[in-house]
Amino acid sequence: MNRRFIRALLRQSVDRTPVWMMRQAGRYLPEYRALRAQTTDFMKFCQTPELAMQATLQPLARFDLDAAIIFSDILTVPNAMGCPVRFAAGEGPVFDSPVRNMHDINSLKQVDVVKDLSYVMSAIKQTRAELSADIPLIGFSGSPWTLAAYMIEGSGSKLWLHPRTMVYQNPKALLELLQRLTDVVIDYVNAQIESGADAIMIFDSWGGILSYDSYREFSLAFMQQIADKIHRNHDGSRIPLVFYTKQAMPWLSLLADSGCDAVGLDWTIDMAKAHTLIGNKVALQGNLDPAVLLSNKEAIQREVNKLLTAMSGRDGYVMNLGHGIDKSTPIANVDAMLSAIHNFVLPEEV
Ligand code: 1CP
Repeated sequence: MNRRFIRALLRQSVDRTPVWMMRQAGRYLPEYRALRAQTTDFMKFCQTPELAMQATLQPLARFDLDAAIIFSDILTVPNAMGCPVRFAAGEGPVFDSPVRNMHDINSLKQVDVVKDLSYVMSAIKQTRAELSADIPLIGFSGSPWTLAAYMIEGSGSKLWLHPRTMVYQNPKALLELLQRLTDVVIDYVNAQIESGADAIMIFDSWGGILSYDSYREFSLAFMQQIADKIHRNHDGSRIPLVFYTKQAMPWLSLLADSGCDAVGLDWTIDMAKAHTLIGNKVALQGNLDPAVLLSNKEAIQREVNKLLTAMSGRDGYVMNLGHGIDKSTPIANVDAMLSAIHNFVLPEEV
């Protein structure tokens, strides 16, 4: 296996900076749009291992990337817990029965991940068998807080007032929901590792909406449980764990001490400052602004060079975007980014 990505996450030396892109399989790819057109229902698409496998492999066929991420969604977990999600066209995820109190929480189903989320495990097994042995496969889950935010709000949101209010109005119920989610996420991630995932990423996309203290109690504490309880070795290999909290600047040193191997950073963070704060405790992943890929070759080259210069000499860096690639991204700009990364030479060495 090309261990560049795994090695960087474990802060071991690499021959060149590894790269992959958050949401690398998705709507900016014409071949994804064609595959997706076969199924109207997005959850059905995720639940069909053959389609999930094909979507996972598409970006690898087109680009020289150092990792694949299994095609799925974080909302498979609430769905399995008896909180059904549907994706209305152009609307994003919708939960028709949001979870708002202890009664709703007590009505959730006990999940047997191997059975109830078997389609994800099948997709991982099939993809691992099909994927070049050179390329590591990333498994993932939403963080308990981010999953709870969707279940409580009932959809995506800008303000997330329902989950943010619950922090103060009914913390006991919220903590109960978070613990139930954590128990499922631990089993889910372990089953993904058993099925062949080579690394794990936890997406805490909405951790940054919490107050400073609430983040520790309602998001980080549960991610720490995940770090403590998931399998970190499988078949003699270390399985690196990446925590991504969007807007994590206030909590960077706490994240570095949380038990993960690497921290994913969004584009608002100064990587040099992150490096100073975190030192060599954990690896860093990120943080090119996805909007750079909507601009032009010169800007892309400049921003890639800036980032790689800031990270040069650091074992433990994985190049990535600071959040998902936008669906309007031109393919030529992805090519420009990758060639800028692959051809990068430190300015003083030119
Ligand atoms: O019709 C479609 O094709 C729907 C678009 C889409 C896609 C391509 C959704 C709906 N999910 C996905 C795939 C997906 N989602 C992947 C695998 C693809 C890859 O990475 O290559 C992954 C890792 C996710 C994870 C995900 N889903 C997150 C965490 C990462 C992040 O972007 O912050 C979140 C928050 C979601 C929820 C979700 N699923 C889909 C949408 C449109 C959303 C966001 C809704 C919102 O804004 O709240």
